[in-house]
Amino acid sequence: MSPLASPEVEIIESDKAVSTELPDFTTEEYKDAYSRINAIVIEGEKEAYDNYISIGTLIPESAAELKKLAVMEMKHMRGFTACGRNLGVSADMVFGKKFFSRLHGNFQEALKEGNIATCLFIQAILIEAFAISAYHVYIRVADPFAKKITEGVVKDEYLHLNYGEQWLKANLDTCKDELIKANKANLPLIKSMLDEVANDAEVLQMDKEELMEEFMIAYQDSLLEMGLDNREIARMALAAMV
Ligand code: PL3
Ligand code: FE2
Ligand code: FE2
Repeated sequence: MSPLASPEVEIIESDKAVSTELPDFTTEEYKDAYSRINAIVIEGEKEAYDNYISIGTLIPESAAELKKLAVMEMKHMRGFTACGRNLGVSADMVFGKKFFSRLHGNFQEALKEGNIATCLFIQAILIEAFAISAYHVYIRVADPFAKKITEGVVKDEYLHLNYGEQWLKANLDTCKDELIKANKANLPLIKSMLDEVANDAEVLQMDKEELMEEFMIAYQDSLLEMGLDNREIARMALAAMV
């Protein structure tokens, strides 16, 4: 009998078929992982609100539009808070805050220096691409209540990503060097945040490889939309491998 036809292989294959079912949302293991993932998302949405309001102070002529984006983030935060409540989970907000602290620090620094391109790149490209990829993967394995909320949220996140892309595209000539620098400093943070959340995400049946793939698609599409060429995009993506 060839090894490929052995019964063990068949068992593995049937396990795979089982894993397309939704997880049990009521187990302690699920709720424990959800208490951290839920906190990350709530904190991320809250900081996104603050960040768009802050960016509005750097681009006063766009402050009203940025306020609209910020208000959407507040709505997202409330939606995800309801998702946790619906499952009887209380979010570990200390963990959530710590999860974002390095990225938050870099954003605050750029804000203080008045570096608009860096602020927009961190919030509207990196964080939004991270959110879009995570939400896409989550929608496939979420409980029905959270699925509906997340589907509404992800549509807004594309608007936010698009806002960042358009501003950076219009200003690419003057901000390319700043962009490359911001990418070098912050893309590795996104990678380590992904590493950090991978175990809990796995409990929610969210696959790490899939998360990385979805992120790279959203990230690379954004850079292309901004007007960077393939070589520049490859170079920027490689900054994650440090
Ligand atoms: C700004 O619009 C959004 C900022 C939130 C970023 C959160 C990224 C989440 C990564 C962890 C996996 C979450 C799965 C989704 C669960 C609700
Ligand atoms: Fe959001
Ligand atoms: Fe957003």
